[in-house]
Amino acid sequence: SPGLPMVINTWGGDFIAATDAAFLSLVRSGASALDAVEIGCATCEANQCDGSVGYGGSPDENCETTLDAMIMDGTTMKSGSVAALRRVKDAISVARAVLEHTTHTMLAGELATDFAISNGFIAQNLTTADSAASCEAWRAAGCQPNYRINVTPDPAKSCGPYSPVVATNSSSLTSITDRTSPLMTRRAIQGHDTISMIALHGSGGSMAAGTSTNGASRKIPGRVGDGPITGSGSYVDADVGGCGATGDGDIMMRFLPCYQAVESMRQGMSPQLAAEDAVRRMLRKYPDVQSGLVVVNSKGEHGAAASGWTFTYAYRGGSMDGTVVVSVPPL
Ligand code: SD4
Repeated sequence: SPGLPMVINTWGGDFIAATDAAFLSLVRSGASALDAVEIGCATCEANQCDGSVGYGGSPDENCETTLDAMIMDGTTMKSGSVAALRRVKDAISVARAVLEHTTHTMLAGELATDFAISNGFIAQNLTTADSAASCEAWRAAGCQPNYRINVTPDPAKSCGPYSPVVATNSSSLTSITDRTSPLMTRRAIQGHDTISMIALHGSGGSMAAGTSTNGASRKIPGRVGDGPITGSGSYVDADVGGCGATGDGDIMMRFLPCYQAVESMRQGMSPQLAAEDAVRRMLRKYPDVQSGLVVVNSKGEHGAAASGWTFTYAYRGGSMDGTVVVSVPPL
C-alpha cells in the first residue's frame, strides 16, 4: 500500500490527470472520498479522456453521444447513477445528484436529462466535429442502422454491435444461421476505455467509487453498459474495499465483477486474487472478453487483472509526489 489517502483508477495516459486531481483534492482541499471520485471522473469528462469518457465520443447509430455514470459511497452503501444520459456533459455529477437528492438509484435516458436540467445542469450538444465525422464516415461506408426486422443487412460489413434478426414475414423468423451470423467484429470498431475510480479518504476510513463512460461506439440507441450498474462498473464497501471496471460492458454486466471482487476480499482473498478470480469467472464463459479490473482493500493494498488486452491502471497515495501507472498483461 502506498499509504492513505489514496486514489486508484482504470487506465494511465490522459487518465492520470484525473488521478492527480482526485488525490490532490483529498490532501489539499479537504475533499471527502465521494468528492474526490466526483472530481476525478469529472476531470476525465471535461478532458474527454481517450475519447471514451465525456462528450463527443462513441457516437451511437444515430450519431449521438450518450453518457453512463455512477458513484457510490462505501460508508452508507448509497449509489446514484445515470444511464444513456442525453445532452448533459456532467454525467458523474448528475449521478451524484441522484445519490444525494433522491431516494432512487438510477435514472435513464431523456428523463434523466430532465432531472439534470431541473437540478441546474446545463443542456448542451454532446456531438463534436470529430464524433460527427466518424459517424458520417461509418454511414458513408454503407453502415446504416439495419437491425430492424425485415431489413437484410450486408454480411460483408461489420456495421454494428448486433446479429440481425431477419424475418420473412411479420410473424416468422428465418433460419438460425441468419440469426446467429456474427456480423460484427466488435473489437475492430469499438474502443473500451472508461474511468472507474476508487478513493480512500485516509481518516475515518471512508471510501467511494465511481465510473464514467460514453459507452460503446455504434451502439444501438438506448444501449446501456456496465458503467452505471452498481457492482459492475464499480463497487465499494468501506469495511472491505472497492473495485473499478472497464471493458466490454455488454458481457461484464452479466457477472457483476466488482461486486464479486469485493465479496471475495470479504471472504479473505487478497485484492490481486480477487481481481483474477472475478476476471476468470467471465473468461470461463467468454474466452475473448476484454476486461480490466482494479481492486483495492480498505488499507490501500491493491491488485488488478485483465483479459483480452493489456490493461493499465493508475494510483497515487500517501506521500507519493506523482501518479504511478501499472501495466497488467491479460490472464
Ligand atoms: C461500456 N464498459 O459501456 C464500458 C466501456 C468501457 O473500457 O469500459 N470501455 O461497455
